[in-house]
Amino acid sequence: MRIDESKFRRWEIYSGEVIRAPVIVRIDGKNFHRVTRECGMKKPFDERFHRGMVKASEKIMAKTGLNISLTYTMSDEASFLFLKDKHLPFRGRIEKILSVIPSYASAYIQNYLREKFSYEGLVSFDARIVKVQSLLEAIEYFSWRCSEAFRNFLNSYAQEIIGRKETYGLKGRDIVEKLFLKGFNIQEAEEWQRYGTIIYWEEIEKEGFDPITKEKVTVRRRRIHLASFDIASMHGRIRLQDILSECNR
Ligand SMILES: Nc1nc2c(ncn2[C@@H]2O[C@H](COP(=O)(O)OP(=O)(O)OP(=O)(O)O)[C@@H](O)[C@H]2O)c(=O)[nH]1
Ligand SMILES: [Mg+2]
Repeated sequence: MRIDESKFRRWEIYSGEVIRAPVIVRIDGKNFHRVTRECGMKKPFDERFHRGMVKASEKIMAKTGLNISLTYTMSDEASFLFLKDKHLPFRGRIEKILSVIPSYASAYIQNYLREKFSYEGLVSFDARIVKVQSLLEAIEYFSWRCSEAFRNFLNSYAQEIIGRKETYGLKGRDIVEKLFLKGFNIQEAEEWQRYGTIIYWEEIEKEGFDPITKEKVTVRRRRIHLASFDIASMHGRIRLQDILSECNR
């Protein structure tokens, strides 16, 4: 019997769905409330976990051949920005992008949690596309995720220090004040806890030596850089815009 392969290909009805840049792909750990509890992570923030999410992002940016301009990570999520069409993998095929990126993250975090927390359960990440139309919208998006990180930071410390019931219905400013009265000054908390971490490429100039001409030469190299700051503030948006303009060159 002759097998009509093209028929089966036609059944793959979503394989032609593509996306154009600029685009953000956000991944989020599935059921990490349970995973972090079973790992016995520090509450509300465990530096080893955040470091793992940063390292996973770095690996995805530097070791997979994906051309990601910038990543932002907080809690159990990471957002990857593809600035230009030529950066998009798999010719922009959504099925591929949304399966390969969270697979890399799951593989890395799986190993990391096994090594650092002796965790033997299975982890997974979901993924979604966030379509932005411009650099400015990308900044708006990252500023929103950063304000979510800050809200989460305030609420989780409030629940730990003030108490779940006592925090209910309180505004951000009241929480800051109550925390201060209890001896916790939020300004003294680590910036990655308040704002998450941005991972991006930075171009540096290095002195080299040309063995043929035997002359000193300056070569441009890319390296990964990390930063934690309030993207939602005016200064933060400007700083992010500067970083993205460099990536966009
Ligand atoms: N102890 C601890 N828990 C953390 C840390 N970072 C994230 N988490 C946990 O991870 C959860 C992430 O939030 P969500 O993504 O909304 O919750 P989830 O359980 O992953 O649920 P789904 O994403 O819907 O599957 C938080 O609610 C915390 O319980 C950390 O540094 N320490
Ligand atoms: Mg989650």
